[in-house]
Amino acid sequence: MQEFATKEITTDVLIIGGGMAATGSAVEAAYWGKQNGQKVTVVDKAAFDRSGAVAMGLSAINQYTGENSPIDYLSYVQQDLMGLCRQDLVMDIARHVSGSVHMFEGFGLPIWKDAEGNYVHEGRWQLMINGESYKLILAEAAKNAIATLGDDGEIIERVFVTELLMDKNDKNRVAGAVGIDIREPYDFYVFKCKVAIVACGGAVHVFRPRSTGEGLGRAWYPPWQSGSTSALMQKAGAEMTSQEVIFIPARFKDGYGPVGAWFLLFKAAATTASGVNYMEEGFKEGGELHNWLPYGAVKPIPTCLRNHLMMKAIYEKGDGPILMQTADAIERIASEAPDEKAKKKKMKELEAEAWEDFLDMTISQAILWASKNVYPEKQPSEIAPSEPYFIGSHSGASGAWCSGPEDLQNDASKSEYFWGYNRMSTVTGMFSAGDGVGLSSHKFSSGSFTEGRIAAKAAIKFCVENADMPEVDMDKVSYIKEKTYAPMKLYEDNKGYSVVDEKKGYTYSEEINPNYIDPKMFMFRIQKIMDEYAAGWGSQYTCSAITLNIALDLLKYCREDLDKVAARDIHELMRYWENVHRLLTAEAHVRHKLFREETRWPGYYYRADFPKLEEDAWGKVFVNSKWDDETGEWEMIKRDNIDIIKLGEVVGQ
Ligand code: SFD
Ligand code: AMP
Repeated sequence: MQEFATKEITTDVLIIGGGMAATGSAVEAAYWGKQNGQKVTVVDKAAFDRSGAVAMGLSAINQYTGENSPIDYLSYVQQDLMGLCRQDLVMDIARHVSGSVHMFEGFGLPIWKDAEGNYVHEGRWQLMINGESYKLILAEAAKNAIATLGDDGEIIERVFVTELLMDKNDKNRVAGAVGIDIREPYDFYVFKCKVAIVACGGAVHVFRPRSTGEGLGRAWYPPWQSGSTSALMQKAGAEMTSQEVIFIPARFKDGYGPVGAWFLLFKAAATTASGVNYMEEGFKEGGELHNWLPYGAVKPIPTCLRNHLMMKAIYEKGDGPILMQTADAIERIASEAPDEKAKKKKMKELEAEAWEDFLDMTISQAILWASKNVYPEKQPSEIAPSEPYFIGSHSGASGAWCSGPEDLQNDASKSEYFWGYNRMSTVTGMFSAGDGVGLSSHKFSSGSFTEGRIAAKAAIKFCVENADMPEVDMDKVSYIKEKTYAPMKLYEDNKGYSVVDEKKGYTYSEEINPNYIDPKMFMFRIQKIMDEYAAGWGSQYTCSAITLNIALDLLKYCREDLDKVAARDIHELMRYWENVHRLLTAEAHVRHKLFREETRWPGYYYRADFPKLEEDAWGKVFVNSKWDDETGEWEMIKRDNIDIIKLGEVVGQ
């Protein structure tokens, strides 16, 4: 088998990931690192310029507080998540996020302005942008910042981090990471660091996607986010939180085009196939939302409840598909023009905006519209609830249980929510941000960048106050290296295919061999289990203790079969490791779903055996978990949802 050289990098701060959170971390770490003589290294599995969820660009910045107070934002977030969020974390981002957005504008991001020069809002918190090059612009800013460090700053691309290294003398302190180089010369990387900021985004393709065949791989969130953040941290022994709170985005069917601009900017209505405005119906006196009080009575209707109303219409009433009434919305806005000529001009403008919304962030939806001859100004378009995603930065809440800022705690929360360094996990020296931090939802791109900045500032403080380098056990690293490439060895030892010569193998296809399975097949296994037993779209988002226990049994067999997965080349080796990360993310998710005996987020998932909100038992608790990598044991933990801040009443979208 091919030999892989080992390359060692020693740094103070290791930023793992190169997305929104990581660019924020890089900018801030470079600033404070320069003042304090700290080295900063960024490692990204992809090309920094276009990596992460924002690769295709975005058409809006979804978190901008502007003239609203941070408490307004917190109130909105808490009610959207059916009462569950860490108030200190959400407030912390809300008070800093507008500053980050102003930085983006300074970096060159075009934000829409009206005739008076004010930002054009999509909704109360969202700003419209020309965001095709959003990620490129932030990557450039991060590169410039890292460059100011000279030899003390480095960005390494195309290296996939497979696992973290712990201190030889302290099992609960991070000491580094290892990763595989997926470009020549294919080195095995060993990073040694004082702190790691783990910011590898959320998890996609843990559940079976709706897309199949030639569309397979298309998802709303990027398929190259494979649960690395949660798996790396959980494996390192970190306490994780809210792994049950996935996000089901309602999206334009098949292309996964986002709906925000249609609902908020164009104020379009979504209806059932027979034309019922199911959201209005649900909100009315005696409507379905009254079964979910107090959250069913608020506006905007929480994201999961909007889904719930849609799912009821499709699955219970058979009144699907759901239609976004794009033509009505465009006609309504254009009709406000003073005369026919102005109306025609306005129509053209709106049509262009409708296409640009997708061309800026979900090009595949524009391609699908074009290929299906869809004219948004003439006809409605189907929207549908998609498969579940793990994304702590949007309307989900999964991620690491992290320390919050000291100044926002009260007497009750200080001992529970603060342990020295903002956004540090329960593992010493291991920080996170963006999709990786649990219970600080609705941060989106701008809030993830902001949280990256917050984490990096605290990480540099940690380095200054803890100057000693942890020790990496190089014997253990040798063992890890062998294990890392084992799937390639398995392939080399068993490769060959011939129907006539048995020595050369057993079948005519490289993919089918009794001695191994390939990583893609292994991923399908996980997806099928999750879809059918853990409340994916194929089971109409419904599970019970019985189905979840079946899922756990089947996932256990997947774990047993991990050493039967083979990799034909370095790219498949990365696919193997992506699935190792997906598997741990899946296991954690099922355990969390099993532990919380209620249905708190209808529209995300239903516990058929506990079909209601159980406010007394579960309304004020978070579900956390820890995994012991050596024994494979899980510990489930309840943590209090402590009120720190008095919330305001939220009105308006
Ligand atoms: O409306 C490893 N998002 C939106 N946010 C907005 O502000 N406005 C919008 O309009 C948004 N919309 C939207 C959004 C996302 C997508 C895909 C679409 C539309 C189609 C959400 C934001 O993008 C999201 O909140 C942030 O990007 C989250 O930031 P972060 O940093 O947590 O994740 P990332 O940016 O994906 O970066 C992850 C990085 O990790 C790397 N990576 N590196 C090394 N080793 C490993 N093992 C790794 N695994 C992953 C990746 O390469 C990447 O660099 S709307 O629809 O919601
Ligand atoms: P999306 O395109 O669904 O990711 O949404 C973009 C932003 O708009 C997010 O902040 C959503 O929470 C918000 N949003 C989307 N649809 C609605 C709606 N119907 N009512 C209120 N807010 C919404």
